[in-house]
Amino acid sequence: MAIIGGGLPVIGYWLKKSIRPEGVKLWKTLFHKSACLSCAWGTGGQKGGFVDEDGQVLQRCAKSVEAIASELQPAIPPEIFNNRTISQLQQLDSQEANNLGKLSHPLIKRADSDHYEPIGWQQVYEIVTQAFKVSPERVASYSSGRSSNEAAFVLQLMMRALGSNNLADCSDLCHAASTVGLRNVFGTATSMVSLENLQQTDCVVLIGSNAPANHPRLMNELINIRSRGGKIVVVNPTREVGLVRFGSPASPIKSLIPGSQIADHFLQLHPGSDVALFVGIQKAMLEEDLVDFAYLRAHSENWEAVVEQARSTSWQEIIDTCGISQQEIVNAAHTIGKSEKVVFAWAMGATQQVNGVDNIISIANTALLGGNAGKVGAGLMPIRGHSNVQGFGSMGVTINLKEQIQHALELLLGKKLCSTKGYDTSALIEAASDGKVDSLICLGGNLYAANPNSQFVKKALSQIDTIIYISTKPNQGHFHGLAKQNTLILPVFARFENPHSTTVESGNNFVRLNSSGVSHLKNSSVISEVELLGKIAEKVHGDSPIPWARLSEVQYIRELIAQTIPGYGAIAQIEQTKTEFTIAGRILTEPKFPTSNGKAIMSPTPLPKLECREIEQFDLPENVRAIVLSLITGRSYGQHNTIVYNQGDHYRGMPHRNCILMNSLDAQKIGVSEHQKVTVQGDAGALEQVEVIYGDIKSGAAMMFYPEVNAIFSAKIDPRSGTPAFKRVPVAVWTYQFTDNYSFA
Ligand SMILES: Nc1nc2c(c(=O)[nH]1)N[C@H]1C(S)=C(S)[C@@H](COP(=O)(O)OP(=O)(O)OC[C@H]3O[C@@H](n4cnc5c(=O)[nH]c(N)nc54)[C@H](O)[C@@H]3O)O[C@H]1N2
Ligand SMILES: Nc1nc2c(c(=O)[nH]1)N[C@H]1C(S)=C(S)[C@@H](COP(=O)(O)OP(=O)(O)OC[C@H]3O[C@@H](n4cnc5c(=O)[nH]c(N)nc54)[C@H](O)[C@@H]3O)O[C@H]1N2
Ligand code: SF4
Ligand SMILES: [Mo]
Repeated sequence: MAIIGGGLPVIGYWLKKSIRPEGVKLWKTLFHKSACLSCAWGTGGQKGGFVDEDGQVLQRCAKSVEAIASELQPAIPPEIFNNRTISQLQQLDSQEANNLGKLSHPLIKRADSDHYEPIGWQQVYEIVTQAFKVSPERVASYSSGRSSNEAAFVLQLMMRALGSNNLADCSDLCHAASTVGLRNVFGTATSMVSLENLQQTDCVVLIGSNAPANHPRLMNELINIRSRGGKIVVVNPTREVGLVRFGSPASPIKSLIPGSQIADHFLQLHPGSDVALFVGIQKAMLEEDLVDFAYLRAHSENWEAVVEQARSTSWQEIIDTCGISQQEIVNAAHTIGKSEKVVFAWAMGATQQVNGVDNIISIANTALLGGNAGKVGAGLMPIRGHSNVQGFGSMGVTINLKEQIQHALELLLGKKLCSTKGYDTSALIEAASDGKVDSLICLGGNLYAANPNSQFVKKALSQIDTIIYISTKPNQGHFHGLAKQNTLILPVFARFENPHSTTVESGNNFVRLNSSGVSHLKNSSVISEVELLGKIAEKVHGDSPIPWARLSEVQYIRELIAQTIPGYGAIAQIEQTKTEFTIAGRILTEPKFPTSNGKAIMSPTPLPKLECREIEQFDLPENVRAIVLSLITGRSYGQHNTIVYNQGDHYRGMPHRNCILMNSLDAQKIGVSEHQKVTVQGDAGALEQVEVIYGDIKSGAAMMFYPEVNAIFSAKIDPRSGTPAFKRVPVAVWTYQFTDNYSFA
């Protein structure tokens, strides 16, 4: 049977987990009225564990089971931290660190100790309050989008009241380019497409997304769209199996075993070349008379410059840059141009590039040329990552605060907010390295492992006096990202365990209510994030100008959110009404955009110059056969970001994590056959004994998994979004040259 994405292995995973002794707890949690912990597609909430916002049932994938199972682990036995030194803990890989269990008591690692040891909450508050008593620009936060809106709001309010704008967030490493690009063009930074709207589209252009693994429920929508006669255009250097055929467990007879075809067009471009492809599609739309000029004139500005760029860019330049033939581009343009309603959706392949913002603008330009923004069934749809990463942005956890929120916060706090630009994630690490940060509070996440150049990050973090990690489970960052003086790990409840309700926002702007729950941990000193942050805020700020003590109460926080965050008015009553809602003003079904004059503001996007590093720049040993490739770093099927759940990636045929997916032609150029071992070298280090796996990936590109691969490179940063170019890392792949009589067995 041909390999398909999804399919029976997913069912196998469900069965394996459910028949374990903890299976009952797992099922109970799956039915708990709270949003899925895993990705931002979003499911669950008040409608029930398996139901999406449109009431469709069976909307829950194996990823959510994995995430819950991980949060239901027993508490870490105390002897782990008593007996193991820091250097022993540092030996743990991602999966081993996660599998230690759940954090159940606060821990501290002091400067003069080589152990984490238990510490009482009172002492924790003393240390934390002291840490916040430095000058505000020397305090920073980092956050990951798993926590609630309420916790996110308190975090930013506490920081801004202090006078710090240093609100780094995982979105800086993720969809920041979407936020900047969309805001430039449309004045809004999130998806303009609701789930309901997506269901009415005729065509989806899916760019740089491995949705079968990372947003599995989106695949059901794609299957449904195709079964109605709609078209799917995929743009990706890697022919991911699930983007070609996907077996959906939600449709056992029609789809699960045979698999459903997904892509009508598969545009397999060079990494980093999306702008060239989209300018090519624009050019073909012009040449084939598929541009809606009436729409452009009425609803956009500066369209002439975009049209002029597409006209004047030669086909040769386009084809040379993206590596796709003119005929394929024209065919895709036909499908896009002839479809009545088109949704453009994208993920990390588009954003994690040195020209990530241009990628988004070129996608937006293409949509506008066909009149596909501000219309039912059409529009721009960034596919967000973490389950509440978008909520963090909405709550103001960003260094680019919307003016409207800024004014509302100034009114609330009775003072002007600090106007110094804060540190985003990359800037935070640079600042730490320069000794400019004294105190760092991390609400979730794994700052150490999520960033490029692991050794540099480790050293940078070691310049900070106090680091406070607020987490549910241990990760490698807790063991490698150690502060100069005190490193604290503070245990908090996962979403379904909080003693109070919370809310989160999906990538499609739907706000879900998570009911309160009970933790399986007995005799622990775990607390809720809201309670913890509220207490810290109270100790740091006292009782003015707002009653900070009340920031441990979700109802009070929601009233403040309703008062200050646009479109969030309905949150004030959500506990009473249990009515989940779509944020006002986000879904655009009319071509009137939230810009100053209601029009979309277009701008030309220069084609990238995709030169690679020269082999001589790598400082390789003598007598090696080497090739320089553009490395795509991303996720395996069995991991969630920096946390590895399973070692292999069965869909890509990669049996373990120290593999490189390569085009066989590139492997042959250095005389290497499949399963042989190579060294992969970046500008900051090398990984050795890496097994070569052949895959259907564009020649010149290769793929490896993070976080391990973050050890070997320092990424270029997109100057406009601050995002590292994780998807086009120049590496030398090499092997020793053998004597002539050596045969490759
Ligand atoms: N199971 C699981 N689910 C997850 C996550 C997880 O780690 N595991 N993480 C969550 C988070 S935070 C995020 S952000 C999302 C990430 O979801 P994705 O963005 O789907 O994940 P990535 O693995 O980063 O890979 C993106 C795809 O981009 C393609 N690509 C690489 N370079 C280019 C390029 O230049 N152009 C184009 N067009 N494509 C390119 C790659 O081949 C790959 O298929 O998933 C979320 N969901
Ligand atoms: N090379 C490379 N690097 C990348 C990427 C890539 O594609 N390539 N992708 C980037 C992307 S898109 C992202 S989003 C980042 C992810 O970066 P992060 O968001 O920083 O990392 P995660 O691995 O998601 O963080 C996992 C940890 O969060 C904590 N956690 C989980 N749930 C909760 C909760 O409810 N509350 C609290 N307080 N803590 C919790 C747990 O302790 C867990 O160990 O990585 C980025 N790094
Ligand atoms: S697609 Fe995302 S939100 Fe939906 S069940 Fe899977 S992991 Fe959860
Ligand atoms: Mo992400």
